[in-house]
Amino acid sequence: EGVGPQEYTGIKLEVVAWSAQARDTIERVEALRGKRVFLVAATLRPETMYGQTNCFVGTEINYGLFAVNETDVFLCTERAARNMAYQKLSLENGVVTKLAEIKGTLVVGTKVKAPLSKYEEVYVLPMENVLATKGTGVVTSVPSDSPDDYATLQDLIKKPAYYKIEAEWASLVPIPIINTPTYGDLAAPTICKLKKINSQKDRTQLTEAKELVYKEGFYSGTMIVGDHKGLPVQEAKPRIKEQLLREGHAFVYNE
Ligand code: A2H
Repeated sequence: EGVGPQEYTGIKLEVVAWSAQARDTIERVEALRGKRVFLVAATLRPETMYGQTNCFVGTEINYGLFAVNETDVFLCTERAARNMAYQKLSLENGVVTKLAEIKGTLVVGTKVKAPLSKYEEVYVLPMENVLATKGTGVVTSVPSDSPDDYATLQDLIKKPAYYKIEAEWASLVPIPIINTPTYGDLAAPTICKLKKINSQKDRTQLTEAKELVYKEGFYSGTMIVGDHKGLPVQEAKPRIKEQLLREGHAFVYNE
């Protein structure tokens, strides 16, 4: 991290229904009529997409809606859109055309499709530690295998009013997708319990937990769902990534 390029998988989560607050902003923009809009999440763990329960944005981040081609639009930070155009990976003509801007708070409550997940449609929720300077500024949430995602959801479940969400949006339970010898089938909830992590604000313990679970999952994990059930994570990972790329649900994104 910080040295050399990082290769992410950009996951495309198509908007099914905008939140009430986003609808006003979006419907006013002529250029968005009839377009498909995708929130683009950057992940290092494409093999965990089976376990998506929601998607996170930063409430204070300003997102752009960028034209990809005639029919499709990506929602991400402008910084990411510029990188994508430069890489000519996704913004096809290599040009950044911003059709609209929207603040993270307004996107919360939007319903999106999560590729490969057992939950076909999931909600966009707020996360405090989303960095505008990393990835796309959108994080897809896999509480079974990401301690950050699990801890953030615990906050939202405890205090929905404070976070200005409806309790139902955070009610999808973690899905067991990978078995690990040390932490069982739900590595993130298990390690959060062991380390007494109760909130996304427990940064120091979360950094440790994230490191441990990431290593354990990658080197010792076995898939327990999907087409590659029974395969070690190390072998399943590139195959699941290829499948997502092939089916048009993802693209490679470097930064
Ligand atoms: B990972 P690295 Cl299951 N701000 O995806 C904060 N976090 C961000 C981000 C941003 N702007 N963009 C991406 N991320 C998250 C899955 C996952 C991830 C699992 C387990 C661990 C994990 C599901 N969330 O990451 O700093 C994304 O979450 C732990 C490292 O570039 C992305 O992968 O190393 C990861 O952080 C990228 O972090």
